[in-house]
Amino acid sequence: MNHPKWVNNKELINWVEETAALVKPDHIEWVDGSQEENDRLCQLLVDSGTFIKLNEKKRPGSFAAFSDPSDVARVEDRTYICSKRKSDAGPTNNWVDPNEMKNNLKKMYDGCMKGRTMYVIPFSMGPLGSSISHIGVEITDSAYVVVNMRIMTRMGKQVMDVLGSEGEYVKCLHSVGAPLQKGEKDVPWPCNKEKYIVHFPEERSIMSYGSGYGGNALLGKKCFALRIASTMAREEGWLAEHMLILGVESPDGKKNYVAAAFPSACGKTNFAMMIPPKSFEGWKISTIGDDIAWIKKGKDSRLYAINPESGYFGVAPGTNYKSNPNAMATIEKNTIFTNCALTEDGDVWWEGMTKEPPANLTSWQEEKFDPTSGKAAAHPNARFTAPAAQCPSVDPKWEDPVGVPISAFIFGGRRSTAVPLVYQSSNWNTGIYLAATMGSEMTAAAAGTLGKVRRDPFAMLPFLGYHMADYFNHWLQIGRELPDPPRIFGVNWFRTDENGKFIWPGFGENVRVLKWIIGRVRGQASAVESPLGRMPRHQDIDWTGLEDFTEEDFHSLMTINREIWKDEVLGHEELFSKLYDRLPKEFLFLRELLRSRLWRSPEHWGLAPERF
Ligand code: SAT
Ligand code: MN
Repeated sequence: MNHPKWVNNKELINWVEETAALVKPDHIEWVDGSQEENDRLCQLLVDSGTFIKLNEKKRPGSFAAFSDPSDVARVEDRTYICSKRKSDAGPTNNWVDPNEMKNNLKKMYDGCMKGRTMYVIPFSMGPLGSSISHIGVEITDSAYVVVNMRIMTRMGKQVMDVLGSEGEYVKCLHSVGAPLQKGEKDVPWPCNKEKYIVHFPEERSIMSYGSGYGGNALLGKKCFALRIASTMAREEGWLAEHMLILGVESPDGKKNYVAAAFPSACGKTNFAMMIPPKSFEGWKISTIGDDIAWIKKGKDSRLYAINPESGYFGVAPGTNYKSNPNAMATIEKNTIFTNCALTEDGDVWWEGMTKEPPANLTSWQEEKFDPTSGKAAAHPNARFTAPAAQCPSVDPKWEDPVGVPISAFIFGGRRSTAVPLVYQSSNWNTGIYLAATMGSEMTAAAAGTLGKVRRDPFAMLPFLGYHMADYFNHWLQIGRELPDPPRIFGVNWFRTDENGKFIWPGFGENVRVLKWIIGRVRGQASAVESPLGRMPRHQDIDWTGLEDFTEEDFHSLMTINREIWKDEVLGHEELFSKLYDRLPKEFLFLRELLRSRLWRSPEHWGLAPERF
């Protein structure tokens, strides 16, 4: 079999040959990452009906795709961690014996690329050559995946130059699972009803079958950079996290970097690209990443983070020039839009982009859109794939191979009551407890789940490649090895009043919270003790320019209600009993400490009584 001259890794060539013998493609293409190749594949996707070229004047270099209605999001119940021992996957992951899974998958992969081209994509997660980066190779039968991977990762020939003849890489095998018979016409979005997203942590490999969408198919993202990387990180003493990374620069030119974890669809991209309000002149927020952070200890014993990705796969609905102007600027060109609505002049639209939908939209299901139908024009999980380099707020160090030093970790979920706007953990261990017990109220309209709190430790529940309790221990261990660990904070942008309305304006106003956080890190901002840790008083936060937000509003965001927290602690217990066999025993004591602090009388804490 032919491979290009720039490929000289024997082990890789063998793997590609073996795979080809199994999946039986019509053609094999090694992806070099060049512009010509990308142009050719985009044209191919247009010709096959997967891509619609958008108006070159309105969205230069951009395309829209509509997925099959059955293939619109990650499929958590079809996602498996196939470690050798079930106990290593832990109770929060689906598990099947790896040999059994492989035998089953082999049958499905047999001939699954018939009539298609098999693309081989060498890619790097992280800047090429950085000691924090790692290489993967994805084999896929989807040209849509290739052109998305070109935005989301560094890919092509340049990666093979780094890998060399002996280098190691993560094997990522992907098929849409839709072979074509001779003469059979392809559909715009091939996929299979049956889906498997499978990880083999001991061999550091991934097999994905049946879906062409997002994290199911762009295997560098959740599958490699989180599930497989988290197991690598545990073995090697680093962290692979579901975190954005941003820089905060104060008017005196001093800069700190923070990493923040929020569950999917809690506004991570908005937070990472936030623009402070006018009254915060001189404060600058810059973006390193919006979804994933790889964090390693530097020579100076500080933690350094890189963004392993090179693009954003962001949620489109709700994004507009007010909520996130930087994202809107990022996606002005060279962007792939999946499941957005189309305007009659060849542009895209989604709910929340403008107040009123433009006339004559085509919905993501390719129907003429009827605004009175009550249906959405764009799918709620519609996405844009856009190059990070196009983001106006991208940090000058976003590709620095050394990474950026992290001063603080922030953890937040979607909580309508229990959790205050912001608080600081008293120390590393209580911070790990905070992150481990974080939860989020479910927004999905899945029957019976709306509003229920789902415990989502570190926002990693669907993304951890091993036992959740081992992960808690890993974080505790990291802290033991740091002389001056980053400070840890909890935040909640989503508290609501008795009418269910959000109390906190959020978006750019979140910089007020960030300023307090950075002030704490720098030893400049005051705080008082509370049952949850340290909290700002009203006077500790800079309110300049936010006139219609009263001290009372602030208190209603900061209240720690003892009755609600009794239930909250029971929720922690529920999680702990699930993980009990490997749970750090510190947690039981920390829980009791929290409980006893909640029972002390409010006057004790130096806070206004209405906050309890
Ligand atoms: O589809 S992705 O997994 O990349 C995005 C998400 O669901 O968080
Ligand atoms: Mn995510």
